[in-house]
Parts: sequence; C-alpha cells; structure tokens
Amino acid sequence: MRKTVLTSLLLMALHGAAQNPVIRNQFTADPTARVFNNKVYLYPSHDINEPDPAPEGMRKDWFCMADYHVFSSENLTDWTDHGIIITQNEVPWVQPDSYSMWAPDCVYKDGKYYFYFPSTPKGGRGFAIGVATADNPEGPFTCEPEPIKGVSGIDPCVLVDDDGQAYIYWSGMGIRGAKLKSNMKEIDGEMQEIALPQRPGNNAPASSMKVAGHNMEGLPDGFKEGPFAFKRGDWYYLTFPWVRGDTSNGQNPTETLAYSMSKSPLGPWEFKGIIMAEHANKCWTNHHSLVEYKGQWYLFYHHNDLSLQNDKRRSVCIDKVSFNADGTIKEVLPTMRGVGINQATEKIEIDRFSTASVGVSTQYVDTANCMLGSCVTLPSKGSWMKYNDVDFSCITDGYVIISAKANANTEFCIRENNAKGKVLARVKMTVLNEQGRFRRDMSGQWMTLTTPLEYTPKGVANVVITCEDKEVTVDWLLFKNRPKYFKPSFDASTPATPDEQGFIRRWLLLEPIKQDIRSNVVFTNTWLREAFAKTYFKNQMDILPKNGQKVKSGQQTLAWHALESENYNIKLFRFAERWGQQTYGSLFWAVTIIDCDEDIPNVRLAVGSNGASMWWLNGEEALLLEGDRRMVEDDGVSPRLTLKKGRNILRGAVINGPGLSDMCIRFIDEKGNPVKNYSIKAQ
Ligand code: FUB
Repeated sequence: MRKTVLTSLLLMALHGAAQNPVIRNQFTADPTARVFNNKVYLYPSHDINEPDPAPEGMRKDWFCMADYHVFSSENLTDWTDHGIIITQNEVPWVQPDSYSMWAPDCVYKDGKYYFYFPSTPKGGRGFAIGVATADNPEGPFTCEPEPIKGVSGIDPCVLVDDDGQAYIYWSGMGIRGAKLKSNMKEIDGEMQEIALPQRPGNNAPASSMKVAGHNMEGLPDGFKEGPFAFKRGDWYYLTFPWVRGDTSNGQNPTETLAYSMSKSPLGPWEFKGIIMAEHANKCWTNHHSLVEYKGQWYLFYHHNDLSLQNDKRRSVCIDKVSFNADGTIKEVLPTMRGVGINQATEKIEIDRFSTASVGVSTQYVDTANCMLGSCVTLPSKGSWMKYNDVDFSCITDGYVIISAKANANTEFCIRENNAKGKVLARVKMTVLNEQGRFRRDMSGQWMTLTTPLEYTPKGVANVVITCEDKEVTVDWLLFKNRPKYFKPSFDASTPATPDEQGFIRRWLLLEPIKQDIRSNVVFTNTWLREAFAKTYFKNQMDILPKNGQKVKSGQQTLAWHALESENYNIKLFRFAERWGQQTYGSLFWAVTIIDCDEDIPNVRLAVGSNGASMWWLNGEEALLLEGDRRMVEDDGVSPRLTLKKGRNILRGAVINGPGLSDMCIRFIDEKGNPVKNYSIKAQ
C-alpha cells in the first residue's frame, strides 16, 4: 500500500459567475458529484493535452488523463480545487504514463471515503478498476496495491443502499453490476467465465475470461457506458450514456444520457428514456451523475465548451433536473446559464441565458477573438431571453450598466421573471440623435449604457430582457449600487453646521428644469443675466420650499428635495440622474437657510460650479460665475457681505449644457479661512 503524494498542496478557490461550464481553469470530464458534509464534492476525470513528446504508441487526439483532482462547493458557483488526489505514476498497479485515468467515483461508508477509478494495468491491455481510501473526501487517498479482481472495464459507480450493502456498476462489454463485500474492495459473489467477442477476420481460437457480476438486463440495445446508479424513494435508477439508433450505417454516434428504473439494485431494469439528448455540436461523449443538494436535484454532465476543436477535452456543466410524480425523469435541456445564484453585482454574460423566445440567436462578439465571448440578438419587438436566479439583495439604490448595439434607435426593457414582468429598467438606445446632434452615428457599434433602476426585485429573481421595438444585440449587463452622493435621510429638525472646511452640505434642490443648451460657450455675462432673470416657476426668488413641495415650470412638474450631501460638493448631475427628468441641459435651483447668532460682517460667498451659476443672499445678487466653468473650490468670490443675526436666505441657480453639473459653496473671511459659526436649516 502506498499513499499518493499530493503534488499540489495549494487549495485553489475558483470563483466564477454562476454559469456553465463550472470549472474554467482546466478541462474536467465524467463528473461524479457527491454530497459529503453538506458540501458538493466533484470527482471528475481530468482531460489534458497530449504530453510533448507523446509516449510511444499514444493515440493522437484521444482521451488523455494523468491524474484526478477533487473540487468542492457550497453554492455550485464557487469551487475549491483541492488539488491532485491520485496521479497515474504513483498507483502501484497502473501502467506508468498510460494517461488512462478515466471516469471515477467516490462514496462514503462507515467513516471512510472510497475512490474508484479505472486505468490501464501494468503490462496489460484494456482497463481494470482500482480503489483508494481516505478519511476525508478531499484525501489524502491511499491506493490498494491491486485492482478489484474480476472487474475489467471502465467508468465505475458505487451505490451504497439504505441497508449499507454496496453495489458496483461498470462498463465492460455492456453494463455490469455486482455486490461489493463490506470491505468495499472486493466483489461478493462468484466469477463467471465469459467468452470474449471475436473480431471479424480473427481466426484465433475463441478465448474467455472470468468476470464478476452480471450484465444488467432490460437496458436498450446500442452502445452504453458510464453507468451512474442512485436511489430515490424506493426506485433504483441506472443511468448511462447511450448511443441510440443504428450506428453501423454511419449514423451519428453521439451519446445521449438515458436511464432505466427498477425496484431492485441489480435489476432487471425497465428502460424509461432520455435524460439529455445528443450534444448539438456533436461532442461525441457525455457522462454524468445526478445528485440532490439542499432539496434540488442536479444533473452534472460534460461538454467540450472550452475546446470546440477537440471533443476529448471536456468541461463539467450543471443543470437542474426534476422528476415526474411516477418517478420518471424530466428531460434536461443543456443551458449555458447552468445553476447557482448570480449576485446582481456580478457581470451577467447574456449568452449564458436559461431560456429564450424563438428567433433569439447567439453569435461571437468578434469572430477574430472568440475569447471575447458571445452576445445575443433579440430580433424584433416581443422577443425575449431569460437569465435565471439573480440575487438582488445586494442592490439598495441601483442602476444597470449594459453593453448593447443596434442599427436603429430602439428600446428594450429589463424585467422581472417573465416577458410581461415588472420593469426594472427601460433602456433607450439612441444610435443616431434625431437632429444628428451630439452623437456620432453609433449604428452597429457597441455602446455601454447606464440606466437607473425603476424597480429592484426583492431577493432572488429571474432577469428577462425584452425587445420593445427594433432588433437589439446585448453582450453583458451588470447591476451596481449608486455611490452615496446624498445621505439617505437626515433629521431636518436638527440644524446642520458647515463642514470642516466650511462647505454647506444641506440644501433644498429643485429637480432640474430642462434647458436646450448645446454648448456652454453661450455663457456670457449678458446671456446669463437674461437667463437668470426669466421666471421659471412661481415665486422663484421668494420661495422657501418644503421637502417634496412641487412647482410647475412650463410643461414640467418638479419637486423640491431636502438633501444633505455626503461630500463637500453637491453633485447636481447625480441628483438629476436620481430624481430628475434629464441629466444634461439643465437648470438647478438651490435654497438654504443660514442661521446666525449675531451679525457676521465682512464675509465673502465663495463658489465653485460646473456650469455657470448665480447667487443671491437675502434677495440681493451676491455673485455671478460666468463662462464654461469647472467646479473648483472658491472659483468665484463675492464682494464683502454681512450675514445678519437670525435667518439669511441663500439662493442659487446653476445652469449647464453637456456637462456634469456640480457645486461647492462656503463663506470665507478676510483671510480666506472658512466661516463656520452659523447653523444651516434648509427648511
Ligand atoms: O473520459 C473517458 C471516457 O469518455 C469515459 O470513461 C467515458 O464514459 C467517456 O466519457
């Protein structure tokens, strides 16, 4: 007996989006998933590229596997690679460098983990099946010196029944099954002498060999391998990759996943049908396991998703599976979405959708660089795609960033759960502005669009994208929380004070008034004086608004918001984004109340604003900042003013065209130091 050396002692956390395939840093195939200690353990085979130079006689472009890793996960999304548990040249009975460590299994019984694996025996041909044992599911495993007697073949699977009796199934001239002794390492029962099939044209005398167990009866004709047996209720299931139809006439030999049921662990079996149809891209093999975890059944299987040129380099995928009332299995459609919860703040690759309406198509973002992944086209109004299980608990004040392209101005929605569900965001794609202004022609170009969320689902929801107008192609989307520009709430009855540097953070802000300003070059003294002299709403120079109070300005009905900024500057653009009807081309009105215990003479109002601005103290003009300004601290300073004892009303208006409106306001003394000996009421 020999302990296998852990050649990789590093645990590797593989965090991925909850999408198929689940392991993306190496090829993994033939997945056996088992639940041990409330975690899912994944025991796949490990496809690798042929070594260079290849050992003599090695078949080109064939299966090539030298070792086994084990992975574990608690959410089926984040996998830990526990490293290599067994490697071919350290197993006493395995032919060195035979690269034949095919599909394994691992089960638990009476305090021990038993790992079953096939490989080429020393000096021999074909396959034998060996056992290794461990005290933990991730090893270290100790290999038995010899393979299991009488078991000649591949793809072992062990079922430990409720009474503790274990059964082993494998693939070798059909699918065979046998009882295991309680030591889990030997077959319990007589060996049978069976005749070996004669190859056509081979005139050598017929030969035979002693094999364990018996052929499973009641399975369909046609090539079968990879048995996976499990029990659910009082039904036993024998599931297996199966080539349906006659292959002798050159028909597609691609494997389905199929199953039979029985009331007894070794059959006879009754064939029930298909769990998963042939892979659409003709990846030759499929191999699988079914496991129940936290009340949900999952199908683990493989596909050559990360190696389209070579279907012997495969990757493990997972999809949900469910049963009919009579115990039969509902057919599973492979999805790129896979399983697991996607945090809303993790990028959602749209091509990994769960389901979509007819006509929705997937194509590479750039065929010259497949690593950029794929995107999805919604061809016309009414078409949709659904991406399951996104957790919105992390979104409190959200917006969505989405990468999309279209050939014409169009609109699409992000909805909750189905194509008619509540709208999370309505995304307008203006690839060409009606007047051809501001925007160069973006037809057919990728655009990254940011849209605030109208509605945030509670907890986990399915995200559905619906085309509301013309064709649109979407690559990815991502939900984010808006940085906190304003305090979520504050106690208006307690006056605020200026901050450390004297900046006034508490204001009443009116939602922006729409302005048709194409460029800020117009912000001359005359133009601004005329603009600020206009009446935009009733009592505009006298109003002391309350939070939530509405005013009418032309066609717009606008509300006042009592806000306290998280920063020294007031991000008017973010305010507009959050509450306004437009972000660019806007006029903002701001009011605050400065309350002084005594007169404070010789102060100056110091303002920085992105966009031009005008300021009035107690109804008198204090300052005009003209031109296309950037927001710079104390950019404009008023003549000397007096803040009188009691209430002073400070009022301002910031106007901006295509800029990120912003302002910072304070009073400074003769020496330029901040004035701070007053309180701020704002309403
Ligand atoms: O991975 C090698 C072989 O391919 C497996 O043993 C078969 O089941 C098939 O998946």
